[in-house]
Amino acid sequence: METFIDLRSDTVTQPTPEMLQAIISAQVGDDCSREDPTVNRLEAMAASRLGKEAGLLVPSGTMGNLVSVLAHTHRGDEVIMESECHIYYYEVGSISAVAGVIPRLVKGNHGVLDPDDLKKAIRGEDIHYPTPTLIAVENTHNRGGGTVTSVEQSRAICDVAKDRGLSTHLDGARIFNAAVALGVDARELAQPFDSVMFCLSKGLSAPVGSVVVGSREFIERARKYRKMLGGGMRQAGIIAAAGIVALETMVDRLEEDHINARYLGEGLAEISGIQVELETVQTNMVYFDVGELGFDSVSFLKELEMRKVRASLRPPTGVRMVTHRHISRENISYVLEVVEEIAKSRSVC
Ligand code: TLP
Repeated sequence: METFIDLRSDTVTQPTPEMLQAIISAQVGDDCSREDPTVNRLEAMAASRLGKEAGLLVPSGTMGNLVSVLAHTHRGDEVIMESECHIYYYEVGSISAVAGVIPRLVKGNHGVLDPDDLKKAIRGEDIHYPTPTLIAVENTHNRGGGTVTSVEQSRAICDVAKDRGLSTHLDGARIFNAAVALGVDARELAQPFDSVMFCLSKGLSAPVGSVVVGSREFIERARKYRKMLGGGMRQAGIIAAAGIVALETMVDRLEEDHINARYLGEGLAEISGIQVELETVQTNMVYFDVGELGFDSVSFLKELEMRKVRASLRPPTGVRMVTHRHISRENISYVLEVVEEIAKSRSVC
């Protein structure tokens, strides 16, 4: 049995009993022939939930972003994105290696893009330049600290893109966290974007899967790329069944994860030697720095591990903790005790 308090990611969440039941009783068919009724239902439900015409189930967020970039661009195009975004940082360079596009990086404020900076980054036509065709935004922004881009900011960013004839894609892996934090319908956050990818398998606790939504025509192109990448699945209804339960039952409870993250962040900020940027603790993530205590990320994680707590690295001296369904307030209290103990052991020697 799990004895660790696992704060590495919300991706570690286990399916709920209701999801397992839905998997057992799912009606399935060959999804490559669009004959899986459960996949069809999830795709329609996801599209309607985000106010788009159509949806596409993909095995992962990484594939969802990649098929979206493929469907928006041509080889040699330029894609403008935030400098620390997941697509650039953690997707194995797939947009360059597979889609053949070049990223142009724009620094945001803890991941949140400023429309004026985007305006400056969109270059006019010149024989020497790649053609900019897409702006990709991340909400919530992972490396920014789980930070949220508001509806107004999203609209302003997409207005810049539209004015210059560029398409827009939202890496909304955690769009429901953003919506819950802002107290808005996820549809409003999705509305200005041409396409949105969101994950079922993070805070929403489904075991597998992400969904891309957009116009019918866009999703048809993305569907073809999904097949090209080997993401065409057969009786994928067993995945979709859990995804439907995730969408139906797991969104509202994300608030609890945010409250726990806030409790964690505020507690950590009181521990001498720990640096936390509390203004970035807006959803279910807490990043903090242990450099002042003389730790690097790896050695700090070892100390945590010895005390049955897991977190993830942000080298050289950063640590990330992510709250989720399996993390209670009591767990956070324990984690705070543990971090205080580790910090004290350092300041004594
Ligand atoms: N993020 C994972 C790791 O890859 C870092 C995590 O633990 O946070 N977009 C965003 C904003 C993400 O945070 C992630 C996963 C993805 C896309 C990719 O999703 P998957 O893991 O399903 O490919």
